[in-house]
Parts: sequence; structure tokens; C-alpha cells
Amino acid sequence: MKLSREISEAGRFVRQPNRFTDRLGPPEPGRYRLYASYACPWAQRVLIVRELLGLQDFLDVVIVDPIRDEKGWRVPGGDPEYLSELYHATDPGYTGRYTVPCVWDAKEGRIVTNDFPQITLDLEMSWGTSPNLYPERLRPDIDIMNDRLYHGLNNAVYEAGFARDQQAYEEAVARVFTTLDFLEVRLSESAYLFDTLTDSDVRLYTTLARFDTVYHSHFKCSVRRLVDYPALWAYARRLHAIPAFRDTTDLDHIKRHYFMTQTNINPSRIVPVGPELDWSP
Ligand SMILES: N[C@@H](CCC(=O)N[C@@H](CS)C(=O)NCC(=O)O)C(=O)O
Repeated sequence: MKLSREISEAGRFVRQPNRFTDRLGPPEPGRYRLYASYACPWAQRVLIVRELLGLQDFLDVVIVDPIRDEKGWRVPGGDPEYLSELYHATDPGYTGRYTVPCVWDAKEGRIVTNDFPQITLDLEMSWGTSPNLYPERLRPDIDIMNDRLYHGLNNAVYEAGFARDQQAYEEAVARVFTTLDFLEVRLSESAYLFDTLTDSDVRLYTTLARFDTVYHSHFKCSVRRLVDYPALWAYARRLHAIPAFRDTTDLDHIKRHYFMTQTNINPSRIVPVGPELDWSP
């Protein structure tokens, strides 16, 4: 499995760099197509921002099949059959994992970007400005928060789940819960991470949406559940009530993807029943 290349000698998961890092040009109907999975937290960020900013006419979306086999993500409708074909059309020598989210430029016939942290910022800075999810006055603070969220939570849950070493796992789990504890305090004083809804809330939400259903069990982030954090759980449900968040949250795709595709962690491919969660605000 290619993921094994991203396991260090010390058994830590070290994510591959993003291969395609060009920036999106100006919006042009029919030109750009986002390949996304409802299962993937990095892809859901882009789906949420696209809908919040009303960019549906400028960014087409293709949702890939949630179950991935050894050939990678499959495209329902078969154009192309596998996402890998777009990676190889762009770079015939590509040897990494074929990841979502990525943006295909139909005009130039290439993947412009699979650089997930930058895609939402590009949309926010140059494609749609209302609501302003990346206001200039908050940018330095949002950048710091996003960095903290990535290392302490968004990617740390993967570091816990994919660790091949007890100490590496424990270190990642400790970071996850230190971060959740910090966020619980912050969100007990404020409705959003800042005084208005921002890119950071989108990034936090997609990890929280998967936490009790997948990360708590499958990735062994088991110290506490999201529902054990009153302010964070209320915040997650409040965001879920916003259509752009709710419409792009598909727990069926999420569960089937993680439990049936990551067979290194769950060889039986059994998808758990539950947990029962009431997402109403
Ligand atoms: N582009 C990043 C993050 C995006 C990412 O990991 N997406 C996952 C889904 S959540 C994916 O597409 N994985 C494909 C694979 O592992 O083959 C990476 O290369 O690690």
C-alpha cells in the first residue's frame, strides 16, 4: 500500500507533500472542476466554502465513489474511470497517492492544484467575497489558528490512526485532546473561533463532524468523545444547521469510506452500527 511510504522509521505518519500547487485563475464558467469525496475532511472544506460563497456556477463538482480500491478513487459515470488518469495526464511520472480534493482545468487539460489548504483561501480571496471568510483584519490570526488546528487536530487524528508505534500514537492523541480542551474553552466564550464565521470554522467543523463516528473508534482517539465537550458539541451542531455544512456532511459516505477502505486498520471491513448522535441544534 502506497501509504506505507509515508510511515517514518519511528512509525510516525508523515503526510506526502501536495504535488500540484498552481493557483486558480479568475472564475470562468465551465473551466474548473473540483473532484471531491464526501468522506474526505479536506475535500469537504472546499465543498462548504463553494456553497457558502455561492460559487456553484463557477466550480463544477464531481463526487467520487466513497469506496476506494487499489486503483484509487473511482469516478461514477466514468469520465474518466479513475481519478488517477487525471494525475497521469498532468504528470505522467506521478508516483504519489491520487488525492482529493483536486481541481481540474478543462481549458488546459491539467490538474491545477491538489493543495488543499490553499484551495479554500484562493476561493475566499479571489472568487467570492461574501460572506468574507478570510477578512484582512483577521488573516494573521486565522493563519495561526489554521496551523494550530492542522497540527493539533485535523492531521493529528490521522497521525494517531496511522501510527505504527505506541509512542508516536500516544503523542498524537495527546495533541488531539490538548487541542480539543483549548477549543472547548474558546468556544464556551464565543459562537465562532473569531467574532465572525471564518475559514478556521470550516476547517474545524470537518474534523468534528467525523470525530465520534470515525476518529474516536477507528483512529483510536478515545480519551473523550465530542459529545463530552458541551461547548464544542453545541458549536458543531450550530454549524451543521447551516445548509452549506449540513448538505455536504454525508455520514454514510464517511463511514463506508473509512471503515471499508482503510483495511490496514480495519481488515474485516465491517462498518459499525452507530453511534447514535442527534445533530439537531
Ligand atoms: N493532498 C493531501 C491531503 C488530501 C488527502 O489525503 N485526501 C485523501 C482523502 S481524505 C485521499 O484522497 N487519499 C487517497 C489515497 O490515500 O489514496 C495528501 O496528499 O495527503
